[in-house]
Amino acid sequence: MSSGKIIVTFQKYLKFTLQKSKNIIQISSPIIKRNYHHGSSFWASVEMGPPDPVYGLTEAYRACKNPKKVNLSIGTYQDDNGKPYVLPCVRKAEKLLDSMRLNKDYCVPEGEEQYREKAQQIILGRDSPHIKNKLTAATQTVSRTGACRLAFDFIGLFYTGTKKLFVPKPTWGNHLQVARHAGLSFDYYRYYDYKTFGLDYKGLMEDVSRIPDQGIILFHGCAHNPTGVDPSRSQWEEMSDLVRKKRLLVLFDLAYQGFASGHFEVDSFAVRRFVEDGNNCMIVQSFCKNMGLYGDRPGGLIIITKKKEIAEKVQSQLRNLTIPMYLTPPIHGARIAQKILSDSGLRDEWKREFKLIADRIISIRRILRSKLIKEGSIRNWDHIVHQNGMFCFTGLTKSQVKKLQTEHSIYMSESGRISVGQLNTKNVDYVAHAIHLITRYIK
Ligand code: IK2
Repeated sequence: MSSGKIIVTFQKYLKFTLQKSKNIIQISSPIIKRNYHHGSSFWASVEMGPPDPVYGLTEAYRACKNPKKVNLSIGTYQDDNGKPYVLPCVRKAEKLLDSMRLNKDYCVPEGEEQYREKAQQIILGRDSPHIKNKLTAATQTVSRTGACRLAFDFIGLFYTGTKKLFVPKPTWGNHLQVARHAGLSFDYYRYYDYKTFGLDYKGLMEDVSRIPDQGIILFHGCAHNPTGVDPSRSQWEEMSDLVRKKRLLVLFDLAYQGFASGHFEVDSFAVRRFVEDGNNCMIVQSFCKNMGLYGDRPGGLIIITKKKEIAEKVQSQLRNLTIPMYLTPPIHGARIAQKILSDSGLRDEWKREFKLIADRIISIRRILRSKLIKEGSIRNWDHIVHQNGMFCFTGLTKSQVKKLQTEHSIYMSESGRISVGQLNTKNVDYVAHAIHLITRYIK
């Protein structure tokens, strides 16, 4: 049979005649003849899922017709005109990559070696003995969320200690969801003091000392989400001692490296200290926030081990966990991050550009506080400037948050968390005025 004839026969063979009668679709072909009933499917019993708190707010914001509306719900950085911001160094890196005419082949399941090396260095330091002596297993992930999932799955399969995760109260909501989906049980340790708007250090230490030996503890390495409250250096040091004595497995989420102080080294103090102290650490990282590569999803999971041979085995199991999950990670964002990190000119540019972002966040915090005072508010708003990073835990109650939304079209999560990265000199007056209106009778 000629190739033309084969194609025609094949097309005939696949031709489906769709006949609609009542609510039945009849599909006929030489090999398929079945009736499909509308409304009776395997999924008919699926209930509508609950709306996601963060994305639900963004959708409500988009649907809102008030021209003054403000969305402070999601942790992304926007410029002073309220527009998503692409760092100039990212644009440059993209241009350079484009000129290299790279192919689009798959990378290996753990991601490119150079990316993984550079990503580890930004957290552990360029001279880290753990990197130099190959004591780390490191894999590229689908950002930090993917890294959390991989970490929890790895723990579920291989951890021989007490498989219970302790998280700060409160924590990023999705930590709990990811743990749940990975089948890892969890509990809280005290973290935030709702009276002082600061750290409940005493409560934290008491609760951590009660965690079963070899349990698992999650820390936000800096710029805690949602509270913006971090331990001091000396507190981290004491925590590291306690954790080591209890032989806890530590999972560091370094979501906002750079956002607390404007300096990447300063913000990795806690992680480096815990690692140097000999703690068993796993670290999840990404460049989504600090390079503004949100949708590109370059992330990573680092597992610190005590021996090169152990690191090699852990690395092999990470690969085996990745393959059935998504095979290989996306390459585009990782290439950008790698380019910036490995080109000294671009790296310096990134640090300078990022410092401007961190400084702008600090300055908009000050502006918000001073506008509230100017409005005549007699409440203490010092925590707005004392907390750091992308978020401020305002202390607004659920009902006040609701009022802000319904009466002023200002959207924020019901915990009272605002994303400072979405405040700007154009909307801060409106926000301060509205907050004052709904809080003015409460000290
Ligand atoms: N871990 C923490 C602590 C995070 O805050 C995030 C990002 N959250 O951003 C949404 C919000 O809270 O408004 C992640 C992990 C996940 O980050 P990634 O985007 O890198 O997966």
